[in-house]
Amino acid sequence: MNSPLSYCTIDTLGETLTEIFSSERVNIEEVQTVMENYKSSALDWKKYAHFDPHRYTRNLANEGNGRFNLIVLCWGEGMGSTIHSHSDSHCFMKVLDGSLRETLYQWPSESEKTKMNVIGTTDYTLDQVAYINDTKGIHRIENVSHSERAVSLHLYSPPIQTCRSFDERTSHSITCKTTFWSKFGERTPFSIPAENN
Ligand code: CSS
Ligand code: FE2
Repeated sequence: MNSPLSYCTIDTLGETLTEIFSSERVNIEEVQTVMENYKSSALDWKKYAHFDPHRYTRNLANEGNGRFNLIVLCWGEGMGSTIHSHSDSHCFMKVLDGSLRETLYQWPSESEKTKMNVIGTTDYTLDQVAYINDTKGIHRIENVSHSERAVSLHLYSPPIQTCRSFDERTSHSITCKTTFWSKFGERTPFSIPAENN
């Protein structure tokens, strides 16, 4: 077993996770512990942290041999995600800066056209790691602070290309494609989406 000091940068964390995910079986507690053992240092992750004035950004840091994505998300003051699912993937979220609120919702039943039910709300602060998958429900993540930005590190395994976004008032959902603001520290070139996508 490596000592926690081995996990000192996002890049070495990525290497450790690549080893862990080379096995078919994912031990959720082990991954959570490894992510907790990485101690946030802005000097380390700032190369991946790019903010946009209008929405939160997703910045790819590691592709983990195709088994997972490690992504740095940058949340301006008051920014939040939609209510969304995770495409049958594991989702780990570690707070690198500021704090983030998770609101967990029940999956709406197929026939429902009503307001979605909240299961609970949890606030996560520096270095804490949250875990969700579709069996636990669906969630919204928000930086509720109006004075502080927030940064988080997300691990999705397998990588997520699409998710479903839900309307809180009607439970109606649509499929959304995920995009990256940057990859490995470089701004993703703009592309015109192909038709029918
Ligand atoms: N799933 C959202 C962030 S909350 S886990 C995303 O990847 O954009
Ligand atoms: Fe999520």
